[in-house]
Amino acid sequence: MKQCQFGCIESKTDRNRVLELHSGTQVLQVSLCGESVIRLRYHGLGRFDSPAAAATGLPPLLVKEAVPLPVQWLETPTGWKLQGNGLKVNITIERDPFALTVADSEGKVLLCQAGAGAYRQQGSRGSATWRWDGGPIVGLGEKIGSLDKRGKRLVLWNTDEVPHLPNTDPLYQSIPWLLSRHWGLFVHNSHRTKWDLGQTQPEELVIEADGGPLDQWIFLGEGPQDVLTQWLEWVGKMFLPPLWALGHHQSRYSYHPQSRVIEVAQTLREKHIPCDVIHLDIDHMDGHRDFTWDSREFPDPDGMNKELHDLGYHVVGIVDPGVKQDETYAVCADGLAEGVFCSKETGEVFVGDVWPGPALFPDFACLRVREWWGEQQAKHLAHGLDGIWNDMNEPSVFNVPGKTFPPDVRHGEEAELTHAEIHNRYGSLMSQAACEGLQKFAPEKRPFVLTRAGFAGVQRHAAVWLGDNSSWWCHLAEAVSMCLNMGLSGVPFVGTDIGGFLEDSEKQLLVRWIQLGIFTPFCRNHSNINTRAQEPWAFDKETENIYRQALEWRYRLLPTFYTLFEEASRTGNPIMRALLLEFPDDEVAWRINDEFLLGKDCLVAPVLQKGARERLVYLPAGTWQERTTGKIFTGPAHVVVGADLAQIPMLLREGAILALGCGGEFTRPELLSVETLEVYAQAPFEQETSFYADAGEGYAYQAGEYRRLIVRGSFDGQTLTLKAEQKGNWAPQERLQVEIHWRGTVSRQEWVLAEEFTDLAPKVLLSYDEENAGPSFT
Ligand code: MIG
Repeated sequence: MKQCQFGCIESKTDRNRVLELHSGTQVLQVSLCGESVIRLRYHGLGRFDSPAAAATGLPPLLVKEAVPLPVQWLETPTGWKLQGNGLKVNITIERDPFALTVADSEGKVLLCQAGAGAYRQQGSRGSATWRWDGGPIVGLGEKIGSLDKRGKRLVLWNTDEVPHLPNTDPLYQSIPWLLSRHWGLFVHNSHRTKWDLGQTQPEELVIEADGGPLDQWIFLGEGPQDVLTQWLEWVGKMFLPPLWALGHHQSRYSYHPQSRVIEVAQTLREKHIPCDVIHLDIDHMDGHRDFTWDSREFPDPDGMNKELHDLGYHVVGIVDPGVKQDETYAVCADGLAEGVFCSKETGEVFVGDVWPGPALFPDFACLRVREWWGEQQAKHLAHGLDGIWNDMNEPSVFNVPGKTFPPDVRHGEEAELTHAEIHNRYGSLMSQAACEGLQKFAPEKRPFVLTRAGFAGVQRHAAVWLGDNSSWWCHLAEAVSMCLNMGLSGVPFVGTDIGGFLEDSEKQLLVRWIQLGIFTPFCRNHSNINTRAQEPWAFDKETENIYRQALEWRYRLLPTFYTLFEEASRTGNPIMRALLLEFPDDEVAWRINDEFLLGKDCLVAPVLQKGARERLVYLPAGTWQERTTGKIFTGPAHVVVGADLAQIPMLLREGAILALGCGGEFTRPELLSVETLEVYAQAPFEQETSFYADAGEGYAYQAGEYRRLIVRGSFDGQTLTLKAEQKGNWAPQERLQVEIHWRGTVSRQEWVLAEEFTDLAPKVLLSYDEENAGPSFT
């Protein structure tokens, strides 16, 4: 096959604010879509009219329309250079041989490409080669291994693969996004892509797509947080979930019959183990038929769900994309009549083998089909289900090469789309259909959808769990870096199967997993059929007690968690945050895969090794206080902290303010009231932070029914001043306990806020007297 390279630029046009460079049949379009957003579209055959772009029913991946900025390209003796007022980028292009350099406003080169190999086209396959500043690179969604992906070669192609071994790649989620210190690179292309991140050539990044134009978006910024937020303006952010979704979820493949479901729910309550959600896996269905109930095992789903609701639970049911091929089954018959299923090139409906046996797969690339699927969700709502769990949507197919649809499956109203192009988006599109169905048929509620497969922007419609891990210690460790990497790829609402899915869990592993799990935004215990039970009480009293204690802590932390969820919905900033986001100048922080921050000042170092009773912790710059012992450490440093079985090492930076509520066995809006503010004053600080609360359900918050408690704190080493202010109309915070954590001592005071709010006067709360080595109230 002939290979074209982008040798020298033979001609150039400057049209509609887009600079278009030609080399033979190849075209590169360069434009600016924001003052620090560069778009580079390459196609070796000069075609940008991809079927996906033209398909009417396929939702655009981007939530904003790309409108190129008016910029001036200046001729230089050897090429062109970008000039523009207020731009935060510098771009220079050389004509012969072709070269392109992206630099920041100060001229520091961040990415460049040079020579004939910068762009190649071979058949339908295009590739781009970049040199980068050499710094660490994270991203690409669900990937096993360290956060820093340099030196790896990874593939994006959603795949159902078990077990997950250190070299397993790809997995269920594909997100074509790389994030570095000052730049991010998004490739808007849903075909299978390969990413050589300096594996073949240490300084080279080679991105190859099986089809379609290489539509590259480069975002430049101050730091990774800013870069991530800019990208999410384009692919969209997570929405604020219902409060109950932040609670603890209990699941198993499968709880059945319905009496067993009730028994699990009651046991949790009897044992006072906080829990909000029960999941129903595939055995609740009639022969694995979606949206049905097994009449023998679940004779009264409405009654069961009502009983669960009365106990304070919400119920989530699994839905797979494969609709059983059975014309006596209404969903199948109706789907066939409506023509909603994917077909092959020949026009015949595609049949794949999954749980129900031969099955048909809705074509979620069509608007009409998403709406039809949305209507099916109403059946679940009518029986009292509250949320939908989408599995097998890579899409996964049994007993076929490639474990997915064959390449001749078509999508789209006119069958104009190939599976190759839709494959990576199938899971996200399915979740979108479910989410929009829930929104339509329960408009007063916030939707909850959980998905296994997804693509860039999946967070707009669903939370994600990372699929079938195993009850192995190494997978507990993987859970940290994988969740962090999902956050860095735009998906904050993420978690893993607590205790491990495949294989038998063991008590110490379960304890350490829930101690991590209470900090993962999605917190669900789930395990496979035929494995040892791993409910919190499945081992012994000690395990059960520690498990309960960990969850009590999450439920007390709900005001803090909910605030972080709300922040994530506005900025995309992860809830469970990689250290590198808060300490981007700290090289070591980029290498930390086994610790994270809850928000910005609260460092969590979960125990990830069997038998460990202490942990080595890296602390970035700052003065850190260990929460339980009050011990002070000064970073940057590696320190060892104690970690008895019941202990989760947590260290708070000076100025950290944690908001704790009263806790409870299941979420209610009252759990968002701040009962205690823990203020960490081991060193001088200036801090402004806020705590967000609302009804935890519905949309009244969008009309002002929320409360944001803003706390400003400063400590000069002597005097600590706290001021509070609040915004919004929802249940004002009237009083709370303030706990000042000094060096190893804690002082408490009640703070009646109501008065403070009338005058907003600063309140001198406590002063610290070095001589008496203790605080006194003024
Ligand atoms: O092929 O529904 O990842 O969570 O329990 C297994 C049964 C199908 C895979 C999911 C898992 C779920 C299981 N499913």
